[in-house]
Amino acid sequence: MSITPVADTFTPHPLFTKHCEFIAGAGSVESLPPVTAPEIAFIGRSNVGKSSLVNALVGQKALARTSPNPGLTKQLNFFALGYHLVLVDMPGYGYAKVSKARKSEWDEMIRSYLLGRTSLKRACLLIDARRGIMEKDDEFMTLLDNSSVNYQIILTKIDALTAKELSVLLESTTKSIGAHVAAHPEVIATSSLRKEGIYELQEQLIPFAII
Ligand SMILES: Nc1nc2c(ncn2[C@@H]2O[C@H](COP(=O)(O)OP(=O)(O)O)[C@@H](O)[C@H]2O)c(=O)[nH]1
Ligand SMILES: [Mg+2]
Repeated sequence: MSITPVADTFTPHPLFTKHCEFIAGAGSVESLPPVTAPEIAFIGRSNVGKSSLVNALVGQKALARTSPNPGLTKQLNFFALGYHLVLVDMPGYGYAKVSKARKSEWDEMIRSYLLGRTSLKRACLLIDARRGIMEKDDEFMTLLDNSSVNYQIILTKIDALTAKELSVLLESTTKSIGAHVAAHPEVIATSSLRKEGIYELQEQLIPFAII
């Protein structure tokens, strides 16, 4: 696969050019930080590209730690764009190589954050474009539906697809979210690598920010 370099022409939404900083990491429900701004959560399978997307959104290469080894993010990491918006990089689900006990601890933390945090305005549920919606994703979507958590499907790594493959995937994904009541009807296709879809996602998130 040939890798196209990041476009020099990408112009972010002004809100996302503001200084973004790590404010807290929470390894348990008890250690969640106090609310300082509306929150947007990034969830999805391990290795789907959550940390890379957070970095691409705020234009910082190494704010959220990214890794080719799945399962590295073991806590909820909170990144603040001043008092405007907080981006929450969540631990991935569906990672097999940890103990059952540890896994259920994470699941519990993820669930209680998503279901109980009143400052959470939207969950961005990331789907690897090379795989599409998998069983574990669908289960998670149903959990969000049943708990009335407002979420939006974000395809990641679209640089790995041809234009034709992407249009087929967009169509099938849009169709399958029809059955999910809490899913935003619009699917956003992104590549953090090539900065594709990043401005579109920024635009989706702006209405939740305190300006
Ligand atoms: N080709 C491609 N690879 C990506 C993209 N975003 C992330 N990756 C790679 O996917 C792997 C996992 O990314 P990471 O952001 O750490 O995923 P996370 O576990 O969901 O936080 C890393 O090797 C990234 O370089 C993308 O847009 N395109
Ligand atoms: Mg990560």
